[in-house]
Amino acid sequence: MSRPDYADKIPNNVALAGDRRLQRALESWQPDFLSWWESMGPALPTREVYLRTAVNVGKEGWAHFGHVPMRDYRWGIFLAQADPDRRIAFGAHKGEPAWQQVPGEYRAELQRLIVIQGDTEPASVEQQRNLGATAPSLYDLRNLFQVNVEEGRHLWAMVYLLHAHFGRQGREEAGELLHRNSGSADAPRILGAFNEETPDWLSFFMFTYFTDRDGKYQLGTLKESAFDPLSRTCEFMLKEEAHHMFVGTTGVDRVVERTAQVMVENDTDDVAAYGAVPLPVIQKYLNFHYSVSLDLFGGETSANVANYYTAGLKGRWLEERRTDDHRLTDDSIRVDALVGGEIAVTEVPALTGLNTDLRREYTADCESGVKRWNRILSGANLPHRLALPHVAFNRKVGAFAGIEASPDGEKLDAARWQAGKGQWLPTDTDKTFVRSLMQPARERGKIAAWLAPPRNGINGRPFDYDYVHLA
Ligand code: BYC
Ligand code: FE
Ligand code: FE
Repeated sequence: MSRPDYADKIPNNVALAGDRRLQRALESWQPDFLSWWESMGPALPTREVYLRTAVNVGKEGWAHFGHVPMRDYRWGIFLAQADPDRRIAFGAHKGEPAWQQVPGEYRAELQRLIVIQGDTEPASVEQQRNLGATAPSLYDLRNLFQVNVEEGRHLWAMVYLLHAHFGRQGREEAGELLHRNSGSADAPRILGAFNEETPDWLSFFMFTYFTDRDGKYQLGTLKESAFDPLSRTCEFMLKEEAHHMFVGTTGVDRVVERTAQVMVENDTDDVAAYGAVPLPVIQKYLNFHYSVSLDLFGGETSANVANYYTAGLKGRWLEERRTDDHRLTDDSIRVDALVGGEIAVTEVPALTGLNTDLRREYTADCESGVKRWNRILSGANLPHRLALPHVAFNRKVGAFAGIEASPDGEKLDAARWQAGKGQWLPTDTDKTFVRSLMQPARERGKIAAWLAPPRNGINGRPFDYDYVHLA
């Protein structure tokens, strides 16, 4: 493996300087990326932000922290360390050496997976573009920008693969990744959740908890890929993703903590008057972000995913820890389904049910968040509890796209759905109220009233550190 090259315009550990054609191609994409960042990236003007920059992939420290102007952020290309003996862990090619080049017969499918992955990264930056103006503290503002620059780097990661391995088509797709935009009427982002708004910080915390977590699970399956450059890219992206999870988990923690505190202090459930977010509103935001994130896993059954797995393109979560034959041709799985029009489960071939397998791993992980938020409530001696809604609730993709269901999983006719919807999903009134709480706090150590401060700062710095120098 080559050393990271920082003399390069594009920091990398892929020996870019040794491939002039590729280097020139990426250097010509770079100005387009920067102008996209200027026009679609963080809108709040800043001078410097205390950011983590990926500089290497080794165990002895892979990141550097320091104050940098965001537009000078060193977006680089980093693949996790290669294992020269790596073998394919699943599917029809199980046991064969991992691929260093794209096999012709899987070119289209691999390109499609990489494009879908790549599309989500800049989409999230676009969705979060205006949040800086209402940041609840400089600490939170810094975390937002950290997530944004790293999603920018994840875009670079996919663009590298497209340029290096998919020829002219790959270069065209890399261009398109900057031309589609979140919420655009003519050229929207590919997946549903990435065209939704992230208009306030409660949404941001829910997004980083639930939607970035889909990213974690999808990257986990692509890390298993037989296509080794994709596998190594995703392995390294997962390292950065941990911080995005942290922002979501602790963000929701702090909202719940503040709400619980105000409830106890004032002996009321109606905390709106005290400038905190009422628990029912938190639950509605949770319902929304969880259900749109479930859609990101595709259909409960899917021929696409069966093909991806058999071909070795996309594995399961922690594939190598599974104790079956890693081919699954004779296995079955019970999946959520509509049976005779009712919400039920049905048995299907394991391969076609792989989206469900992954979605269940994801749901189990989401349950751990809900548990921790409920611990905050029980710790405050409150009887209230948060919960994940049923898998059939508010689904637009998959088995339940054609029906409506309550958060408890009761199938509803149109009239009952219309009548109940406002209790389960954020209404315009809820959204306006949440937005009204979003008063920015821009002085060191200050924090907005609707949120508890974090336990610790970043990289050993205190909460009141000067994380962001505003313009
Ligand atoms: N919206 O066969 P099916 C992240 C389409 S997030 C719109 O069940 P499949 C991040 C589907 O394309 C991780 N369309 O789907 C997070 C298919 O179209 P065709 C992103 C959808 O292929 C936060 C048709 O419906 N990475 O990194 O089994 C911040 C039938 O569907 C949707 C990936 O997703 C949808 N939600 O599964 C920043 C990994 N769902 O074939 C970043 C790559 C499905 O009929 N993608 N469709 O034209 C994949 O692995 C799969 O394509 C999917 C879909 C899991 C997305
Ligand atoms: Fe990402
Ligand atoms: Fe992320």
